Amino acid sequence: MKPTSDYGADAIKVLKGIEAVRKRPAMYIGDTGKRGLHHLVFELVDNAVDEALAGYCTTVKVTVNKDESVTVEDDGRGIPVDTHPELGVPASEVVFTVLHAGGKFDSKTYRISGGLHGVGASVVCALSEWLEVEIRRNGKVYWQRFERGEKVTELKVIGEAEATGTKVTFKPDPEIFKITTKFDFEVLKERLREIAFLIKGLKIIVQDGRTGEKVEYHYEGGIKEFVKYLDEARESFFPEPFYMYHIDEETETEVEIALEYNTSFVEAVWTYANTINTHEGGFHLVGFRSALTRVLNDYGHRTGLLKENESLAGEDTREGLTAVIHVKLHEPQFEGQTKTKLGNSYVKRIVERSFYENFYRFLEENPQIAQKIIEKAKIAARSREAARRARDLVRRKNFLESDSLPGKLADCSSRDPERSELFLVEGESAGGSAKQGRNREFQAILPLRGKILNVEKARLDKALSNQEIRTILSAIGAGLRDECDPSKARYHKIIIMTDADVDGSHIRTLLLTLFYRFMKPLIEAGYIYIATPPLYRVTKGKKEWYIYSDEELDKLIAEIGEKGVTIQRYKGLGEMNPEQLWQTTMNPETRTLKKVTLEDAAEADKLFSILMGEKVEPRRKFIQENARKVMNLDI
Ligand code: 28G
Repeated sequence: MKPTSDYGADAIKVLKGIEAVRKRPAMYIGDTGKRGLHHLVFELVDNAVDEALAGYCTTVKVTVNKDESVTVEDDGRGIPVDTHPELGVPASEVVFTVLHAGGKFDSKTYRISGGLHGVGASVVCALSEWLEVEIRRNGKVYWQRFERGEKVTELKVIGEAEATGTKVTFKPDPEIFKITTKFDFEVLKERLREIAFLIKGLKIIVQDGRTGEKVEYHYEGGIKEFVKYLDEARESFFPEPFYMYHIDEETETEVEIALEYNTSFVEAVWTYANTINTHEGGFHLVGFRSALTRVLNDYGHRTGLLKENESLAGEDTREGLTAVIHVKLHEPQFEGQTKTKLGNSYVKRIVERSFYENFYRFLEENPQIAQKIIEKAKIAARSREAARRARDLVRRKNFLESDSLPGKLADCSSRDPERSELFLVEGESAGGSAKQGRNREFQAILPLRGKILNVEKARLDKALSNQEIRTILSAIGAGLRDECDPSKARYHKIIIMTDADVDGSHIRTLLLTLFYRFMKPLIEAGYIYIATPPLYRVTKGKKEWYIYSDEELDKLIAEIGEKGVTIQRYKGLGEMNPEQLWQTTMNPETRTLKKVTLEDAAEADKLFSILMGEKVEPRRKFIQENARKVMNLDI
């Protein structure tokens, strides 16, 4: 028999655990900014999702309350409340107070371990000013309250209930989340919609008590509907996406794949493991790619669509492909720089085999679609040749010319990429002011003439024959697509500086599309920025103010009055003299830069396809519904 536990010692351990979390919160939730704040919600949602994956929960409700607390509620079994044999307190209390409690659930379910996920409810509890849990189980309603991780009441019965489930309300602690404790409803909605797509049939209700907004995500078609959603702005040539499900009996690994081809040239393959977006790919992606290349070559040769001496390379088979791959497995290993690369190597074989078989059958059953896919891939193979020639040209140019840099570039003298900044400036005249105003020691200027090519609609070979794009590529020097390597970038700050008008915003979007499609690693490395030039210059007597938004202007006028005030509205960067441009927009001491991030890559992908793609209707609809979002495009 086990010796009875020393409750006193256990209590000390619990306090030590809470103290550790509160002392180094970033170790448990990544950071204590906006991201970490939202992570608290997702941590609880993950627990509800585990309960759904175990087959006991159908609905999850997430509500942001007026006081910026959040309620997460599920209709699962309810956290067990029976006394923990060693700790002598209810199991639910253990879940909220003991670090890493829960850990592994019943072996039938998938608990996300490693990385940032699965640290559990105790971390949320420790980082909350207060947290209250309500459990429906055994015909009763139980309730308990915690403050900053410590219980302030015992678990008590407060009523009766037939239904079962768990409801948690928590208020993030402002002592921990010093930057912000305000929830961004868009961030919550995006991730919760993604989860709803990934878990077929799960209903997720999201409510904003501050505005009254309420949305419900519920997809009986799961990732098949996800693919349709991602391709809303693209012209698919599948009447319905291909879909497959496979379970490997031996390892209990589940594979789900949905895909379709569209008329664009963009590859949009999104991979997930246990609902986590594996940005960096991993063995599921490797298995999928290898099977896709093989299946199209085999089918093409078998049917004569490909000649014997003709073969498709992997990248040829992925132009215009939109796919979602979701694997569920026990003990996933997350590797890579951002811990988003699936490292379980056995998954490759399982995905490869099952996808090959299922997709081969699909091609045989849909010969007309199969023919279109092969034709498209053949064109891609031909243009790959053309692109290779164009790329060689860019490379050779870099190699031959002694300093290899485009003539329009006013480079900086520093050769240290970490210190160096490149300003991509709209227009020759603003480019001129920027050249005069800059600190030439570490700031380089590349003026851009007019609009750059929309790479969303153009194939690689065409993009590479575009002078403006070649100039940008060779100035940065990091390479493109699969070869893009941030460690080769000549600048670690690449700053887009455009006018604050419609044209400027269009050019900015074109540049972001270029970076997103051709140099995504630079965005991921955090090298892409957007300058914020002022909208107004206000003067009163000898005093002057630079103003960056209309709200700011209203505020200032309210403060200083209207009398004797002159307001100059800047229509473009060109209206500022070099000194003003330096002071307001370029001087590291006084400027504001917005870093471009990829919080939600699938969402960004869809956004670019809507804004820059072929179909007009989705764009019109989107701009009408999201006028503000277009302006803040993922920044
Ligand atoms: C509302 C906020 C987020 C949850 C459950 C259900 C169970 C559970 C949660 O168990 C781990 C396993 C058994 C002790 C499991 C209920 C088995 C049987 C559960 C949630 C440790 C905790 N009955 N629902 N945890 N137990 N929902 N939603 O957190 O041994 S957490």
